[in-house]
Formats: sequence, structure tokens, C-alpha cells
Amino acid sequence: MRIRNLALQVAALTMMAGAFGCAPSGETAEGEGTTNPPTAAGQMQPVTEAVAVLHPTEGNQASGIAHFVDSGMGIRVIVDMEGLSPGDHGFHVHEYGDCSAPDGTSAGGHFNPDDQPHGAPTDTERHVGDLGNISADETGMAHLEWTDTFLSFSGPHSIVGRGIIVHAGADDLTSQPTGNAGARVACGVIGIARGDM
Ligand SMILES: [Cu+2]
Ligand SMILES: [Zn+2]
Repeated sequence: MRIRNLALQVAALTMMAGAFGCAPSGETAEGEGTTNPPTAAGQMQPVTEAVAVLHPTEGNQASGIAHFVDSGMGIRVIVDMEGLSPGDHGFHVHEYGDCSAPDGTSAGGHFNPDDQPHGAPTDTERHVGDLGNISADETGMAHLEWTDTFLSFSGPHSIVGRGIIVHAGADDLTSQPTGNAGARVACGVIGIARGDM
């Protein structure tokens, strides 16, 4: 009888250990050290911040980082770059988050889910990806801040997983379909950021 009880206890303990062992271990491990509460497996939290690291295309030196933060009144776009030629450079969200081609053409055309004409970021009719220009000083450094009401982190206008292209020349904000901004000097992929910036 005592042996049988012991056996049951061992069985119960084994089951408990098994239950703990079967819990998605990554859940607790990844939750530790972050401010985000643990999430159940497969449960999507809304994206509140995204980021793109901009790398130079072949033969260029332009690089930087673009942050996208949901402000509640639109997406705040904050960009810092270096290695540009002085002056304005077309700056757009492109359709594909694919910087694999040496010249950046793998990113496709401007992100345009609503089939609109190319325009300025302030236009009511524009490509969703039309963010105008980023302006570099005489040292090649550039900073851009802009709150955009076309961009989104969800739905048809979602920019998550799409590309950022910086061009050699200025976007004239009118020429179709691209603003005539020339070659692509930097490319990045927009990914989900941790959101505690
Ligand atoms: Cu572009
Ligand atoms: Zn465009």
C-alpha cells in the first residue's frame, strides 16, 4: 500500500514536471528583462514602433536609421543619416522589404496600395510611401522628422516589412511615377521594434 502511494506520488510529480517542461520555455525566458508583459503563444500585440537600418547600395556611402513611432495622431518618422551628398534626396517607402539587389531595385516601386499618383507628403493624393525628401548638410549628415497620417502599422497601409529607399537626387514631388529622384543610394527593411525608445 505504501509502495503504491509512493508510486502515485512519483507519477504525480513526474506529471507536474512534465507540465512545466511542456510550457513554452521561450515565453518566460524572452519575457525576462523586458518591460513587455509575457504574451501567449501566437497572440499578436499591436505594433507601436518600427525601425529600418539604412545600408548603402553598391558604390555608395549613405547609411543611417529610420524610426517609426505610432503617436496616436499618425506615425512619427525620425531619420538620421550620414554619407549623403549635400542637398535633397528622395525618401520613400517602397513596396518590398528587399534590399538584395546591389542597386536597390529589388525594393520595387513606391508603396502605393491605393493606386494614387506620386506626390508630396503633404498632398491628399499621393503614394502611401511618398515621404518627400531628406536634406543633407555640407557634411553629408541629414535629419528628418515628420508625422504622417498615411502610414500605418496595420491594415492595407501597413509599412511593416516594406522597404525604405533613399535616392541620389531630389524628389521633385510632381514627376510621375517616381518624382525623378534618380538612383538608389541607401536601402533598408522596416521591421518591428521593441517599442521602448
Ligand atoms: Cu524611392
Ligand atoms: Zn511616389
